[in-house]
Amino acid sequence: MQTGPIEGEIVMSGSEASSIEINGARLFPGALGNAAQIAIVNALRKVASDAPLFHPETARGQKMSVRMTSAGSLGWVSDRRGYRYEPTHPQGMSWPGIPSEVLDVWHRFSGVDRAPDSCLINYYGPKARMGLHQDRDEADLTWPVVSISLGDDALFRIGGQTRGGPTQSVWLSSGDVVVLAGAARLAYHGIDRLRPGTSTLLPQGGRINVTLRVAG
Ligand SMILES: O=C(O)CCC(=O)C(=O)O
Repeated sequence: MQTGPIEGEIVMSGSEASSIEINGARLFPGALGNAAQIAIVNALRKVASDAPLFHPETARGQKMSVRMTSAGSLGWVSDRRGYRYEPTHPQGMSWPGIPSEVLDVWHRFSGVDRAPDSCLINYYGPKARMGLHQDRDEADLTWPVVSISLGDDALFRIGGQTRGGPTQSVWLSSGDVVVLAGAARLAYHGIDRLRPGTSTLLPQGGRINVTLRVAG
């Protein structure tokens, strides 16, 4: 069921400009067409068959609601030892290479020449969410983060660089791309909830989010 606008929410129609700013981040609604989305999902399936999705836990031992895996020379992991990048999957294998279809999105939207070395793949089931956080495990926090949404709509919330400050929310749909750069690079952001059944891209439903970073 779709609810009305919530406080701070930006409601967009598909006919609006090709990008909008939300608390300093740049959102490109519908940046990827259906064929591009399908090609990326197929490439990600191969990544997940070589480096299976796992359920990370926080340093406090709580299971995250998303499942994740990575591609690239560095993958993001979290366990009792905390958040960090590692050159290998928790099961020991190297992370697969970043698919070219995903790299293309980085080159189109990141605004930088350097290639990413980390591609985090998050799978959200219907009830999964991601709490507000900053991305600050990378060696150099000036490189942008490029995020791709695939599958069901998700309510993305973004604030400033201080926890507890005002936030804005926007529904992200399949094919949307968000770039966190400049002042927004360290903005607190997260996913409050999914709107299950809003996309037919993933036969099993849910949502995939891909984030590309220069981590090392
Ligand atoms: O799922 C999303 O759109 C956001 C993912 C995210 O915040 C992250 O991977 O750091």
